[in-house]
Amino acid sequence: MQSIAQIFPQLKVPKKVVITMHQKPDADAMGSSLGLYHFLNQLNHEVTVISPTNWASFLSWMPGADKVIDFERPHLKAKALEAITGADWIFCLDFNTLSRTKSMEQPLVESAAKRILIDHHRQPQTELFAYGESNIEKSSTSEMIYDFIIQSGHADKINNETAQCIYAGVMTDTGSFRFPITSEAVHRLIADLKSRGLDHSKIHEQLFDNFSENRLKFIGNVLLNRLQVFYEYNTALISIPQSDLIRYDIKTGDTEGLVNYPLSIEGIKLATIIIDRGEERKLSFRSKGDFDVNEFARKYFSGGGHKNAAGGQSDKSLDEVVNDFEQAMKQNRDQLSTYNF
Ligand SMILES: [Mn+2]
Repeated sequence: MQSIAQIFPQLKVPKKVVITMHQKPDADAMGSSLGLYHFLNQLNHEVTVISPTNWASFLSWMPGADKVIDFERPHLKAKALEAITGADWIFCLDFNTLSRTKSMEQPLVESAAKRILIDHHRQPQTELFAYGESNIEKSSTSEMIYDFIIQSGHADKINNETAQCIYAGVMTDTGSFRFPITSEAVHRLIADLKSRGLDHSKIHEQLFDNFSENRLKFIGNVLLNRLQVFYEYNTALISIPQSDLIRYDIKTGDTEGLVNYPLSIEGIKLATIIIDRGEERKLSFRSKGDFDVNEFARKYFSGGGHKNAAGGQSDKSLDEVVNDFEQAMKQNRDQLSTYNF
């Protein structure tokens, strides 16, 4: 994989570009993709944004979201495949291994396009990409898109659309600027977006004050009935049966951020949520301090991510996954029972 700077001179020549992201995109995946989309459009590239799956409705306000193709919608698939096959460049944002695009993996592998990686997760499959940047020190892929625009010499192309998308990704991936990854550079980036006229509180409202009554009652039920705390391990676990999802009519995105609630309990170092999605059990992990959930997710639950935020999955039943989790927790007793910052 060559440095991303290698493509800067080529940006001037209009190309057929596909931008894609990980399945079930979050605000960073969608924000970085649409931020890049608005930038490349101004340079007269022909840009198609494709998501491997659907996304949460609280992302639909993003400028350009109405143009994003959901690869799983049958009537849009042909168009998506045509764009992937005919592309000169395929930007892969906020993921670093093609399996994160589910059924899009094969078309991405088969396309003759040059694949370009921009991502901040651990252990990238760099051999899959012609160009790219992978940097775990970055708060978000959206921050990296900002850097990409600035470093390629196009600061003047950061318009309001681009700024809104970038802000949404940086803000959510930093936990509203509270995670340790929130560097001085992040605050400078935000200051720059503000100086360009960004209305940040509007974006907060769109992302956080846009849910259904059902979702709030669902959260109440989860915290009351589905939370277990293992104090001797400084660990908390939420496990959600599929029946809860059906009862409260839970949609894509409604469970996002739930894993953070247990972390607000004093002394909790590892928070985990296991959701029975029917076809599989999805796990999310959050940690504080030195406990590395990327390693934990890779070792026990076919997943990965960042040091303090990661995901995983399992084909076993919910009860079995809960049991697996408890075993894994016990195996990590030494690390979990001592609380270090
Ligand atoms: Mn991200």
